Amino acid sequence: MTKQLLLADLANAATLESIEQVRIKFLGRKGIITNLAKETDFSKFSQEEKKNFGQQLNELKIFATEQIEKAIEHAKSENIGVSKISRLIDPAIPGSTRVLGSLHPITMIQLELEQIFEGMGFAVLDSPEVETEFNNFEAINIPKDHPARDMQDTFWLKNNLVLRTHTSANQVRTLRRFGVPVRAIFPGRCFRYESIDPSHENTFYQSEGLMVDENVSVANLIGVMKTLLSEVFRRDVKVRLRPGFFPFVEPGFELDLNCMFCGGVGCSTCGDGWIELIPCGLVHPRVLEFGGIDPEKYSGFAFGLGLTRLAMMRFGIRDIRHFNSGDVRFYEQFAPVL
Ligand code: FA5
Repeated sequence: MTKQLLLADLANAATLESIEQVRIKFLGRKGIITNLAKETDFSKFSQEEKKNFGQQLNELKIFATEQIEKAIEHAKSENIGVSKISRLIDPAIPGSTRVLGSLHPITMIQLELEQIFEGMGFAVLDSPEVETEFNNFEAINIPKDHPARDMQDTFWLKNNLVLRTHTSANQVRTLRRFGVPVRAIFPGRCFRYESIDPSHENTFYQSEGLMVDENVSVANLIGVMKTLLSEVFRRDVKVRLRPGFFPFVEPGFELDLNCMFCGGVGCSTCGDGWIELIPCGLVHPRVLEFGGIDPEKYSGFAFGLGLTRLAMMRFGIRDIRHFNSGDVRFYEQFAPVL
């Protein structure tokens, strides 16, 4: 009975102080076990009974002492554990951050562009990266031996297919497939055998835009370009529009963006202070004919936006080579931090 009482008390005693209370309760000067001897009338006990009582009392004391020591050891180790942990945790150390993966900056700008053009009623089309020579060149008025082919020196496949040099390669396919009226953009990857520098890559992104309907004019083209630039940059940006030659537009223009790194004075990114960004123009009648559209009745505009260069200007990336570098330190700058 006394043993059970002692064990129950020890089970409830978690601290050294409360164990000491249990010790006093059982083994102290007036403790339950100490009192057992004092309160017993030995006069009626035989010699044998006295000996037995004395033995049992001793065993009880030893049992109680052992149990109390065990409880003290246990409480000490628990307390040591707590202080060890509290020494390991330093709330002043800055927490570790987790970096999430993110979209590639070109994908970010592409999605934004798609949203802007969808808002103006344009469809977003996928288009092949491997093209026929016809679509990439002939169908847009660049016949064999035309000097314009030299401007887009490229990678040929053995079966006379070509890694497309520009998204314009999808113009005639789109006209043939959808007819008129048509309003679409087709963003995608292009390839050129190119000497690489801060603004030229051999693998880069463009987005073609094409709108063909009755009475489409240069005014429509300029209106769309203005909306595009104000939505992408959300502030006034300086541009210049100058005549440009492309066999698949007439008239043709070059829309250049004032370099945001040097403010137009010239730097290693832009060269002369301007970034060639969006060549454009009215679709050449021959291209409409190739697409099965009557050029007497319909007109349209097309543009070939340099998507990679737009991402450079938008995110402040001075060298185009970062995009395909595979350097995680570059990509991490676009990742949200948790
Ligand atoms: C063309 O590719 C024409 N197809 C654009 C066009 C479409 C004109 C429709 C008229 C009507 P260009 O070669 O200039 O044009 O390329 C267009 C844009 O793509 C350039 O202004 C530039 O922003 C980007 N670009 C061209 N070559 C590279 C390159 N090597 N690296 C990065 N961006 C490039």
